[in-house]
Amino acid sequence: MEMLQPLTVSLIAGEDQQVFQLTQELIRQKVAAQTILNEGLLKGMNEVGEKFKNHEIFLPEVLLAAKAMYAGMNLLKPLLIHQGSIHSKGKIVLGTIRGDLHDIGKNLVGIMLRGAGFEVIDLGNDVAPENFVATAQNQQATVIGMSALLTTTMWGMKEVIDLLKKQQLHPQIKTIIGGAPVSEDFAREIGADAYGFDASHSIERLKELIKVN
Ligand code: B1M
Repeated sequence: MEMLQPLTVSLIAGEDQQVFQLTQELIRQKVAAQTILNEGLLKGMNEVGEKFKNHEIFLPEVLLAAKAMYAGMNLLKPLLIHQGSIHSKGKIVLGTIRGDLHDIGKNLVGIMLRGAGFEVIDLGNDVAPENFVATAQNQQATVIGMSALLTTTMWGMKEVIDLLKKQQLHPQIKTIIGGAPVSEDFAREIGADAYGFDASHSIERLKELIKVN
């Protein structure tokens, strides 16, 4: 959509105030929040990733782009969370795995899960395996959701799954994983119960996993 191009360009340039204003304007023009997110903000973030990989930009620019991403995302958040049913569909403990500071995707998944009626306990980023497991047990959560963006941290997810099994908390507490380097095959390899490709897909997988509509 052509009208979203300036938003994408501003995100890539890391202009948070511009992103804030453009997002606000698009909302005012009644462009759907999901469209602004996917075709404006996420499109820009993907391009930032490509540029970073090709050494066309460096870490400080990526940081600015992330800040700009949040400027837009925070405005969209209330629109993405429509309070559906009063009863929680299930409780999920969410976080990025130990050593991983990439939390944009995890936060998006959290927003969409809340919007779909799940109760989310967000542990933030760089979460130790013991913290995931203890919180899920203490809070009587049914699922642990883990996000990893680095090939060096993704194996930390297996530690959580192994710990759950060691403490005989699996399969009462199930696991769903996601993040750019993660795949269905990887999920199977480490014994995760489900893999979410993106936020919407994760909701479907989660509903199947804990058998709710
Ligand atoms: Co970094 N980074 N980064 N980074 N960063 C990547 C991941 C990288 C692919 C860039 C590249 O080289 N092209 C690369 C990893 C390479 C690899 O592992 N093979 C990389 C690197 C190398 C690094 C550092 C090591 C750089 C350095 O220091 N030299 C460093 C590591 C820091 C650390 O974590 N310890 C680092 C730092 C950073 C910033 C802090 C600057 C910043 C993060 C800011 C923040 O998150 N608050 C950053 C960013 C922004 C990126 C890129 C550009 C964008 C990530 C992002 O937010 N995407 C990224 C490039 C890329 O991914 N293309 C890159 C948008 C987000 C919505 O997508 O997170 O994939 P994503 O989430 C999706 C799905 O994956 C899925 O749903 C989401 C919504 O659709 N999903 C789940 C995610 N989690 C899920 C969980 C689920 C289900 C689905 O269930 C629970």
